[in-house]
Amino acid sequence: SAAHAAKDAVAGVAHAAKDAAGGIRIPGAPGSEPPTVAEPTEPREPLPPKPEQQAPAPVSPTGRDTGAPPDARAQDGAYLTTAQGVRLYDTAHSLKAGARGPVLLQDHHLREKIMHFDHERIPERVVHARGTGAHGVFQSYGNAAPVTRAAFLAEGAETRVFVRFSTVQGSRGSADTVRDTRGFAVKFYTEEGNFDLVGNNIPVFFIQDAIKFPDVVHAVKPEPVREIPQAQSAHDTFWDFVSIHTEAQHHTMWLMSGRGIPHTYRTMEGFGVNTFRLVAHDGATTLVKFFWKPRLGTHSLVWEEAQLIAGADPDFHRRDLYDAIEAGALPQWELGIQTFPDTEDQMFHGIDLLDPTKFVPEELAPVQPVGLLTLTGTPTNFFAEVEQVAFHPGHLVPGIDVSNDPLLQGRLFSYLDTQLTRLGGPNFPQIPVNRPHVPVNDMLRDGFHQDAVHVGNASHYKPNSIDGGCPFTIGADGGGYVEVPEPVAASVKERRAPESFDDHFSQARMFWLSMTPLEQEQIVQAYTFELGKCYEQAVKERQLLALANIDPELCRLVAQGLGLPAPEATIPLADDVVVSPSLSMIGKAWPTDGRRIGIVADESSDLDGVRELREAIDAAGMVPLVIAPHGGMLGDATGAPLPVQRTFLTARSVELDAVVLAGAPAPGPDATPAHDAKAGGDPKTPSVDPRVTMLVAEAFRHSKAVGAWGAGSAVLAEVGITGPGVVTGDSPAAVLEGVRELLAAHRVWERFPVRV
Ligand code: HDD
Repeated sequence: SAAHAAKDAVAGVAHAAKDAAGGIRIPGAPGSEPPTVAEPTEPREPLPPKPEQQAPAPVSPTGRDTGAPPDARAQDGAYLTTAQGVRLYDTAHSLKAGARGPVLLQDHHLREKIMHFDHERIPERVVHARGTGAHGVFQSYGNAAPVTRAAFLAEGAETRVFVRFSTVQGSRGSADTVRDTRGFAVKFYTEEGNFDLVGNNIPVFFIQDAIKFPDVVHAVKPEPVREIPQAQSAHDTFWDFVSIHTEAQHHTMWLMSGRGIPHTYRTMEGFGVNTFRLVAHDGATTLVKFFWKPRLGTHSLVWEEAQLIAGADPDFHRRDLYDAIEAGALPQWELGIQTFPDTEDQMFHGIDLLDPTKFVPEELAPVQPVGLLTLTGTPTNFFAEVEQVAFHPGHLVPGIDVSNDPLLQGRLFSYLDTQLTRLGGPNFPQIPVNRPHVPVNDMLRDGFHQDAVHVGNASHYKPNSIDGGCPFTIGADGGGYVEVPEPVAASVKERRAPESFDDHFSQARMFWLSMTPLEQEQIVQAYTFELGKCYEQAVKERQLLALANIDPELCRLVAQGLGLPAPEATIPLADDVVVSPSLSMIGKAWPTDGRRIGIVADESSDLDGVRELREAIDAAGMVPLVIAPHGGMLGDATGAPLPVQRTFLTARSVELDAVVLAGAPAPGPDATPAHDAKAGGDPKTPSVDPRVTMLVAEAFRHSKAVGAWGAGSAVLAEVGITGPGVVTGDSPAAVLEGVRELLAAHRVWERFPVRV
């Protein structure tokens, strides 16, 4: 009977309470003892976030202070509670009918814990799923004030920002260094509301009309039958699409260049891509394109390096960004603008400013710096900020308006729409990272995840008399957003692009001809690799035809690599192409801040020299990493131990920008500087540890600076590393000087074979 069962259950609990071998414990129950699970520390409040990591201060959607402290988290108090705030005494055992019995449905804590866990994931972004973000500040130079009324571009304005970098194709857990376009999205929390600049690291796009976005994304994403390949464009459906749809050829050319494999996010250029319109205080308009210029220069990985990193450290770009910010090497970009007269035809030097597959070379319209972006803080919580941030090119402020670029027009629809599914309803602007830093007084009400407690009976419709007509609207003079009264020509309703959109090849040709021979070689290799991964012969042949229409030499080299005949061009090649040297990433000198230099040493090394080198690297704003046979310390015996950052096992050349071998007694049968006797090597073998040989050989192959002093030079000779970019000297200081000079150029370019 029920009464009987209840009696048994009570007996069961009593039995469990008495079970000293570890069962359910009820503090205070007769015969019970304190909980068996000992906590590692005394109860305490959660640690507060670091000040620079705080989320934007919560401002309620009605503009009222929520009353919550700025760092309010669902983690207050020293004790674990349920979501209802009830303290818990055990979170490791379900409530059971006896220690060996079935679990009871009445266990609210179990139900709540599992229910919440079951729903922890939200849909990843349909594109740009893999990303990383950071907080920062934007300081305006004020020189854009004559052309725009935007307050954040006024003299002396300082604006908080949140930035998210991303790849496009891969899933949320895919590798950072795949060949792909990168997203560069910036949310400015301006005093006039949020402005989002949602750009990429390539200034042109695959398509001219947003209606084709699903096509290009379906083509590049994993093929549907086997859902492979992940985060790769090297497959048939992508090349099938771009070879037929030749307006994608220009973007594809950028993707095959070093731009498709950025070195780090800190050294990546950003572009607003679409043409926007600036509006001055007097209403005058100017067309504009936006740029982000990295202070450390624009640099790329080499392909083999990118592939190795994808395995060795799939979080490479994310880690690099966060390490730099946490080390105080704050990443910086200048915001630049190219401005064009807002003429009726919206053309500039024959380039259609409404065609997003075209860009304007800097030689024709210089990029004028108008402000400085500095990233200052990593997220407090990745999900809350990076995952839940919602960008939208339609988030505009007074002084910035859109153009009729058909790609931008479609984007204006897509972003709000996608957030509905991704963030589960229409109230995502209330998520802390999305909240403006100004009062909000909208008439949007209710809906899923409504956080605001709106007041008043008549504040949600207009016109009203009951609420005295509140809230009021206001014109441009009071900071209202007023669209530019652009005349729209009387026209017919039709599905058609202007004829100026028909040229698909001349700018791809310009890009190709603007590259140095070395960059051209990298492009050839990338096309050959990607097409070499395709199975369909017709796809390869069609893409070769597209290349023939860009440049016969490019086509010939790729065809040679594929073992196919090079077709003839089917269109006349543009012979009046403007070459744009500013597109090349080679031949310039850049600051070396944050560059990582590995120092290979062991117990027998010149540890004073290593110490001196570490300090000098650090003082120069770069990052020294001591690589040794074992972790912990080097030189314990000498009384001045040196901390080891990487071991021969954990170090891989791809995370370094340069490698230096420490000086030591000359290599002999029992002691070479990099000899790993203590880590298990055979002390009788005179050779260098094979992991060190690989480290140096890889760094050399990827055209990185390699250095050594004293006996370290003998090791380089032993492993056959000589030639340009190998710096040997008598002292660590001399070696560092040479290495630093090489790092300013990013790589030892002379070492690359120009044609293979
Ligand atoms: Fe887009 C995300 C950039 C064309 C539709 N896009 C997204 C992100 C960036 C861009 C950086 C990630 C934002 C974040 O970090 O959360 N997109 C661009 C650029 C484009 C572009 C520079 C060309 C100029 N996008 C484009 C078109 C469409 C979309 C033509 C649709 C018609 N984009 C989206 C989206 C996404 C998105 C589906 C996915 C996740 C999201 O919006 O929030 O709405």
